[in-house]
Amino acid sequence: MSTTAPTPSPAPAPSPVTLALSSAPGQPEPTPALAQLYRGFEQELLVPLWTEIGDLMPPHPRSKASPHCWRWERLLALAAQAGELVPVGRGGERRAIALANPSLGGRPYATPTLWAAIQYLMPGENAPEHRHSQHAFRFVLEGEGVWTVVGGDAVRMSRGDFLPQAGWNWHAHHNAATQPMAWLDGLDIPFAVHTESQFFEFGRHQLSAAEQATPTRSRAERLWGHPGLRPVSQPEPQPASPLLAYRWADTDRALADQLALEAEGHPGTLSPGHAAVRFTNPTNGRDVLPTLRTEMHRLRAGAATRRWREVGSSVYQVFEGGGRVTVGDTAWTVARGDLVVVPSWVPFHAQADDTTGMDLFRFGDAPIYEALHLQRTAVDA
Ligand code: GTQ
Ligand code: FE2
Repeated sequence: MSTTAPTPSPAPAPSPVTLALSSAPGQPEPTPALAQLYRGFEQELLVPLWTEIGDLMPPHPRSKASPHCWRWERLLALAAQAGELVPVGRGGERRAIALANPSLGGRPYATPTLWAAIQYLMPGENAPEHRHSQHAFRFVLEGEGVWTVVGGDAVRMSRGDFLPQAGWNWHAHHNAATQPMAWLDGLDIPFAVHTESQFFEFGRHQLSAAEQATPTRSRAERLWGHPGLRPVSQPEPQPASPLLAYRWADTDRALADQLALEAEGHPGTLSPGHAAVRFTNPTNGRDVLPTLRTEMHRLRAGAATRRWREVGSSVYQVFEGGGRVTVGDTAWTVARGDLVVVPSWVPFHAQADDTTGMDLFRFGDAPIYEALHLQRTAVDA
C-alpha cells in the first residue's frame, strides 16, 4: 500500500481585487463602515467606477508604451550572430528578432499593437512554409537575393521594396544568393494577441522546384503592378492588396516628383519640403492591409515634418539620409536603418540633415482605428 503525505490545504488565494480607501476630492471620509463596504466589493469581485475613473477614462490616450530608438547597426550585428548560432527551420519558423518596447513588460511588442522585427537568412537557407491570420509585410533596407514565396508566387526582395502579405496566405522565404540578407518585418501580432484572434498552420517542408524559381517579376506584379490599370477579370474589391511587391523605383520616382512639383510651384507635398506616399490596395484604393498603414516619407535637406499626434501607434525606419527625430520629450539623431516607435497620442517631429535629407519608412495601426471611427489627429505646429 502506498502512502502519500497529506497535502496541506492551500491557503485561500488573495482576492485579485484590492480597493484602497481614499480621501481624494469627491470621495467619502474613510470610516469603518466604508472599509467594510470595500471589503464586501472585494469579496464579490466588484470594482466601483469612482476608484478607477482616472485610469479608465483619461482625458486623452496615455500609452503604456514609451518612445524608443533602436540602432540598425546593433540589430544587424546581433542578427548576424544569430545567423551563425541559431538554425532556421520548422518549429521556430523564422530567424526574426523583435523590438521589445521598454515599457511593455519585456514582451516582443514594439507598441501595444505592432510587431517589428529584423529577419535574417543565411545563403541557401529556407524559412519553411506556414500561414497565420496576422497580417504582415517586409520592407527591405538593403541587400537582395531573398525571394518570398506567397501562395506559390516567388517574389524578389531588393533594397527599398515593400512587400505586403495579407493574413492566411501560405508563405516561405528562401535565400538564393551567396550573401546573408536582413530585412524588416512588420505584423499586427500584438493586436491579434489582445483581440485573441490568432490562427496558425504549418505548411509544406519543401517547396516545389517551380516555387524556388527566382523570377524578376512575380505573377502578382504582372497582373496587378500597372499604375492605374486594373485587370477587368478582377472586379471585386479585396480586403488586402493582391499586389505582392511595391518596387523602390516607383516609390522613389513618386517622392522625387512631389518635391520637383513643389519646386516648380505646384501642389503635391504634405508640407513644405515633405513628400509622402501611402502604399495602397489597388482593388479599393485603401490601405494595403486591413490593420496596417504603410507609407514612405521624404524630407528635403534641412526640411522638417509638421509636429503632430495621432490615436494609434507607429514605427519609423530611416531608409536613407538622416536627421533628428523627436517623439514626445525625447530626441534622437538618426541614421540609415535606425527605428523609432511613436506611442498613441505622443507628438512626432522629424527634421532632416542639412546636407542629406531623409527618407523615412513608416508603418502604423491607423486602419484599425479608422474602421472603428476612433481616429483623431492633432497638428501642433
Ligand atoms: O516571415 O513569416 O517577423 O510569421 C514574425 C512572424 C516574420 C514570417 C515575423 C512571421 C514572420
Ligand atoms: Fe509568417
